[in-house]
Amino acid sequence: MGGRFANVNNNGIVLPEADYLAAYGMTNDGPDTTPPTVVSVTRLDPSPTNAASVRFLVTFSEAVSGQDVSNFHVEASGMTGASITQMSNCPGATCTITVGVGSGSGTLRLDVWDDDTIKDAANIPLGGIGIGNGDFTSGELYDVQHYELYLPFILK
Ligand SMILES: [Ca+2]
Ligand SMILES: [Ca+2]
Repeated sequence: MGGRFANVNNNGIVLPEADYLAAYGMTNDGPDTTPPTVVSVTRLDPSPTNAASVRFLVTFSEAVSGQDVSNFHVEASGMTGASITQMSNCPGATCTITVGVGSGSGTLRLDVWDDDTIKDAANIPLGGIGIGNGDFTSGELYDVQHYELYLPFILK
């Protein structure tokens, strides 16, 4: 590709191609054809923890919209009652998910479940078209320790 361009919208000024594309808010790469993906799920709070709730940061490869609570799943091991209590700073390239940790001690992980409702600005769904191909299940764990719950029994 190459060449120089004149356009009625820039008063007939001749521009090199790259400048022309930049002037009209485009890039040389053409339209976005790359599906968004989940890059990481990381802890925003300390671990181990005995807090009643913890936050996860979900990072996408580009800005997306359409995240809803059904896209996120708390994988709890050794605990009961853990659930998502808040979503914040979505949509965008990140999303903060607050999880109520429930009771017991164990580990908590936040998974992303792809149902093609999360899409980038070009309307391409997470992982491409297809439910489940954008799943992310390998995020950071919280180590939840609620040993204080057992203390009264130990003291008896
Ligand atoms: Ca894209
Ligand atoms: Ca998908």
